[in-house]
Amino acid sequence: MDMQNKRVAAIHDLSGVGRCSLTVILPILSAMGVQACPVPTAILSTHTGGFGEVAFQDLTDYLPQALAHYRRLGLDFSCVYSGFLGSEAQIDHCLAFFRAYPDALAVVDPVMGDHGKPYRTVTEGMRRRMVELVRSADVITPNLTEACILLGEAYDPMPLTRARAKSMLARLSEKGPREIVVTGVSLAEGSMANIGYDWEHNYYWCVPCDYVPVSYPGTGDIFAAVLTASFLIGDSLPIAMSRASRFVEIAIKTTFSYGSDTRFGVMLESAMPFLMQKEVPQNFHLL
Ligand code: PXL
Repeated sequence: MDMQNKRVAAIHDLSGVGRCSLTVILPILSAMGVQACPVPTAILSTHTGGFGEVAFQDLTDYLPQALAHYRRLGLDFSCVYSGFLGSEAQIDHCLAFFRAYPDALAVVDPVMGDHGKPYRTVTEGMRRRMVELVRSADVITPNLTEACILLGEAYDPMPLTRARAKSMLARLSEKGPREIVVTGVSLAEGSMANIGYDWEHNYYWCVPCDYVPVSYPGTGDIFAAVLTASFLIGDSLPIAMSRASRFVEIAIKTTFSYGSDTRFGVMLESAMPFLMQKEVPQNFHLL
C-alpha cells in the first residue's frame, strides 16, 4: 500500500464537545498525511469529564456491520487503532478488526483510568478483555495508571526508579506488544517523562517533558494519535515518542497560558502547525 493510500481504522467514540477521541484523532492523522477512517463506537454530546449528564448513542452493533462491509469491499488498512471502549462487547469487536487485518499495525491505547484510579466503567471483566486486546497489539500506549491496571499491581504515586520503570516496560512487552510507551511517568520528584521499550532491539527510551500543574481531557488520545501517525510515516520509536510528547507539551502549555476551562481540552487548533513541519525531534535518551 503506497503512502497515498495509508489507511487507519480508528475505533473510538465521537464526543461532540471537549476535544477528545475522534474529534482530535482525525485532524491529527490527516495533518500528518495518513488517511483516517473513523469507526465510531458511540456518539456523545460531550466527554464524560465534567459536563453533567451527556446525550449518548451506543454504536456497538455498528462495529461488526462496518467490518463486514469493509471485508466485502476487499478494503485494506495499514493500521487498526483502538481507544476508549465502553463494554466487553466493544472489545470483542475490536479483536475481530485486529484478526481481520493481521498485517496492519495494531495500536491499542488501553484507556481505563488516570491519576491512580480506574474509570467508573472499568469492571474486572473489562480489565481481563483489555489484557486480551493488548495481546493482539503491536504498540500500546498506557498511562502509568493503565500500565498498573494491565499488570495487576497497585499504583504508587512516588517517582519510579529506572530499574522499576524498565521492569514495568519489559513485563508489559511480555503480554505481546513489541513497542510499549508508558506516559506520565515521574522518575524524579517534580519531573515528568514518557518512557518506551523497543522489544526487537531491546532498547529502553525516555523523553523528558515539562511538568504543567493541570490536566486536560484528550491528551492521551492526542499523544497516541501522533505516535501512530509517526510510525506510519516511518519514524523510529524514540522519534515518534519525541514528536508526540513535544506536540502534547505545546498544546498543554499554550492552553495553560490562556487559563482556559480545562473541560474543553487543549487548544489543538493553535498547535496544529507543528505537525506539518518536517523537523525530526530528538529530545530522547536511553532510559
Ligand atoms: O480519552 C478521553 C475520553 C474519551 N472518550 C470519552 C471520554 C474521555 C475522557 O473523559 O469521556 C467518552
